[in-house]
Amino acid sequence: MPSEPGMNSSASAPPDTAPPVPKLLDEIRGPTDVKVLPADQLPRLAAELREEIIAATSLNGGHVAPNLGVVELTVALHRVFNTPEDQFVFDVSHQGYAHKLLTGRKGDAFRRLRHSGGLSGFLCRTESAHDSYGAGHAGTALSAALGMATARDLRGSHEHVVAICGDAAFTCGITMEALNNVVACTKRLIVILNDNEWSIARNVGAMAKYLNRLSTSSTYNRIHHDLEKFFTGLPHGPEMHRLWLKWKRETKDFFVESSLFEKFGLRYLGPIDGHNIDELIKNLEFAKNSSEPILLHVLTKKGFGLEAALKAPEKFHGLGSFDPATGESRPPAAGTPPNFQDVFGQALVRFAQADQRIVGITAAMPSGTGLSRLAAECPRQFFDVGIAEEHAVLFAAGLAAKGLKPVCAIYSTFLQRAYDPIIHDVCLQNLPVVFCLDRAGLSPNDGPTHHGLFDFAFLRCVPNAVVMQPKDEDELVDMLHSSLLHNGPAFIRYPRGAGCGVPLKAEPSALPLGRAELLRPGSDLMIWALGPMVREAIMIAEKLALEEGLSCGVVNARFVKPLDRTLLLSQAACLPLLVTMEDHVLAGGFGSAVLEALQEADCQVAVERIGWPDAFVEHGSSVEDLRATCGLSFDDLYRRVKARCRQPSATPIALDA
Ligand SMILES: Cc1ncc(C[n+]2csc(CCOP(=O)(O)OP(=O)(O)O)c2C)c(N)n1
Repeated sequence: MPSEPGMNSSASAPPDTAPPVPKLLDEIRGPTDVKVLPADQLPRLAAELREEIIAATSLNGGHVAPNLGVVELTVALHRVFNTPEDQFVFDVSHQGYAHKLLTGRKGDAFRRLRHSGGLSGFLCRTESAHDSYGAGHAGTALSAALGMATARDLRGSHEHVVAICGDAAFTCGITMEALNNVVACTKRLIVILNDNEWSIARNVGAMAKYLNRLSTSSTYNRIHHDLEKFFTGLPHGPEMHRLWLKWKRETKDFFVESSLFEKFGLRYLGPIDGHNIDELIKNLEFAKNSSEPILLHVLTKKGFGLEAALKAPEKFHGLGSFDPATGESRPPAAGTPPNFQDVFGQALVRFAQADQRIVGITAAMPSGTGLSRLAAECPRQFFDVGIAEEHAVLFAAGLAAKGLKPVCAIYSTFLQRAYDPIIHDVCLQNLPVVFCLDRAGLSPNDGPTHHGLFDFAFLRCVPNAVVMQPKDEDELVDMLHSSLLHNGPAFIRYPRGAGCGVPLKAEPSALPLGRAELLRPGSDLMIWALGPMVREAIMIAEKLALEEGLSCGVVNARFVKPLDRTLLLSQAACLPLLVTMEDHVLAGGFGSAVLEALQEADCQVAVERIGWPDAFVEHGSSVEDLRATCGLSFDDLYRRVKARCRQPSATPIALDA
């Protein structure tokens, strides 16, 4: 069992005293045990859950602040409802740690959360029957819960469905689309709006302002509370209460303004103190017995129970290991090169200062994408649109149509949500929008919801798209510069984390679009690689030369579209073997683009394609661990390329690996 740095002193008994008090959590084997605890023990259970969350995340990292904020809410949910019959649908599901602990997932698997052999950091249908729905992307809970509630109604069963959504989920278009449909589909749905005022950064936009007004407007709350009490207190209370609601609707808020949610047909309850278990239980019981859809507005504090997280909710949204006493994160090892996103953020500021037409757009990820630098240095050229990737791309299209040069910085995985505007708005109209796709490749601790492994495939089939990946951070700056010079859509993908440590040129170079870079000539085989695989390709080439006496060349392909067909076909004409290497799924990726080009030119060279398989890659401790699991470690790759070289060139040429 790993040590527990920073656990509250009360959690570990000093020497020479009585044996430690047994933990309530040790006795909780499942949600049934939560229901039989005396009510006055529930705050102690919440405190123990918090200790466990802090202990595990301080060792391994994770979504600390969102989880600490919902501990009481989760205890109350399990006190009132019966999972797995009743179903909780957590939005993003990064706040499910207490739920995991209460549903039998304790011990080493929890302590290794987000690491190889440990639990997923998100909810996962394959991990537990209590996880009725998996997620990792924001804004999906309300739609999915509505679907589940509707299926229940159609089936005629009686379980409860509860959607637990953060306030920032209400900046997502999908959440609003679902809200628009609730009353048309069901009479029984419980929506919990977990309002902590934060997305990852502070929540933005009119909805955030509205929720703030709703939770702080004492007049609104007092009038509603008083009228509610008055009507339910009358003889025939429930009937009178229904009449009041009807009258309120029919007078169109003339006398008492109703909340936005009531306008969508949901009954609004709140705001409720999200750290008061009694109050939560009372309101959840009420919601459970209601015969109309209900929205429970719960106010929580992100990071509640950990001073450092309360003070810095953005940093503690999600982070690596940390010291819980000081909140200090472990610093990167000395000499770690700057991150790709930091280099990108700095370069964008430089370009934006020189050209005021350049603007940066983020969908609620200013720090993760590196755009917070632009926000600080050029605030008029920076836009955070909330968790609204689809809107971000359409908004960029509009800006570009009026002569601006928008740069949309969106993680590869989240850009999936904006596919239609990429095709219909940006590429069809050939508008000059630059897309910077961070986290292309693996996001190891997060897992399959966050890996960025599909973008080449979904982008390279779109006309007018220029799609590229730099081999290092200096080339990233060149690509950003070249894309800003290009009068059409351009997509640059790059991985999470540290760059290669190459020096950055004082002035960027304009790269000819669609031209690859020959890094090393070869006469036995040629490896065409992209991004981080370029370095691997060079290492393979060096080892093949040293150990096998083979002449292996390496090309930094740079562009998946347009592909450098001239160089490719000239090499294919005189070499027996081409190898492609990409940090992307094989299906539809770079290797597929190479095969298509060869087939179109009727060129029969043997091709070995290396990339990720047609399977969702799990979470794990590191990229290296996951590569090894999938047979893609450096040694695996070397063995594969060497074995392929040994196949006699007279064998029929296989166009696929
Ligand atoms: C589509 C999508 N875009 C961006 C993200 C990154 N992201 C993860 S959590 C989060 C903020 C969520 O805020 P909220 O819904 O209020 O929940 P909280 O973390 O405050 O509990 C964001 C932007 C995501 N998961 N999915």
